[in-house]
Amino acid sequence: MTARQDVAGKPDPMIPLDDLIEQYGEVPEGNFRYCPGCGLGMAQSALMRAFHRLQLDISQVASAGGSGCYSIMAHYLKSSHVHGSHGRGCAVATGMKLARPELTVLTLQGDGDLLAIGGNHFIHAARRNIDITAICFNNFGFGDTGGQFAPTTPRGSRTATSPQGMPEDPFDPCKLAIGAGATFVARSTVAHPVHLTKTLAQAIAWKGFAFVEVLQHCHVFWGRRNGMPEAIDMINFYRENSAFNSAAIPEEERFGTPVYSEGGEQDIRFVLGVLHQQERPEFSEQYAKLRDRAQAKARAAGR
Ligand SMILES: Cc1ncc(C[n+]2csc(CCOP(=O)(O)OP(=O)(O)O)c2C)c(N)n1
Ligand code: SF4
Repeated sequence: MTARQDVAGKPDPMIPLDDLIEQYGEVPEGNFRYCPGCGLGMAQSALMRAFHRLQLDISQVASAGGSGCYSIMAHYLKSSHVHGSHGRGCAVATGMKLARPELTVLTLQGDGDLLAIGGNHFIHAARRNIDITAICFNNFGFGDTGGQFAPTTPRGSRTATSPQGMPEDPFDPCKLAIGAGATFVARSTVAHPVHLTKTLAQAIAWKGFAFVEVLQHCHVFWGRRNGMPEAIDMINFYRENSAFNSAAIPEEERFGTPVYSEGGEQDIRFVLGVLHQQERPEFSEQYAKLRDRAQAKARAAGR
């Protein structure tokens, strides 16, 4: 299929979902495995729209991830994917990028996968500034295993393992990514689909380690326990508690550690947009230069 274009010859942002799926997606046999209304379907739609916006050849896109509800997404995309063990997406993607630097390499990971068990791989991939786009589907907990708390669970909110309210403060994943050395860091939500599409496209086009936090609801496990049992409740929650980044928002207010209590004290504001950009040498290019130098030396020495 040829890429659908608008009247000015640019990728058509209104491309119907059926056409997007034909170009980038796979329709599974039987039922979809996301729960009805899950934010992952909305996130996937934005990701396919980002591919379309960049006119990517899907055969040149590869991703890696671990295990979780989010990992089903790889089955619904035509791109190549490696299911690594839980949390190892960044390590697997690093190998992919070094072996095949011409590919567009992504990690698709849940907040539990990327920031709990996979936290170490994440910070070191960010430090190296390898050209990978790490996409974190943050649903405030471990969805696939029944809604246990994760390092992103808002303090005070109820989960399967914090029925009286989470006593710990969460990470701000974007602040963590910046601290670790990511050179492009952004946040969006599934309740802002156009913004999410543009943000994902910007991140994928970035040369270096790009991190996008996608706030994506799990109404089934987090929402239901916190007074938001329907998907629409959580979409409204993101809309009501988000602000777009601007010069008017002081640097320190762009990040936060949400506190949530149904009907009680709340301190939640998600600042959306590009939160950090910095030029720095990219690792796979540095690595290739070193390899070429070592090979030239070996040839000169007759080895
Ligand atoms: C080494 C290892 N530990 C634990 C698990 C069990 N496990 C499977 S999915 C999952 C939770 C994933 O949560 P998250 O990454 O946030 O993704 P979500 O399901 O919320 O999309 C866990 C703990 C596993 N598969 N492997
Ligand atoms: S358990 Fe939550 S994250 Fe997993 S598919 Fe269902 S709604 Fe989505």
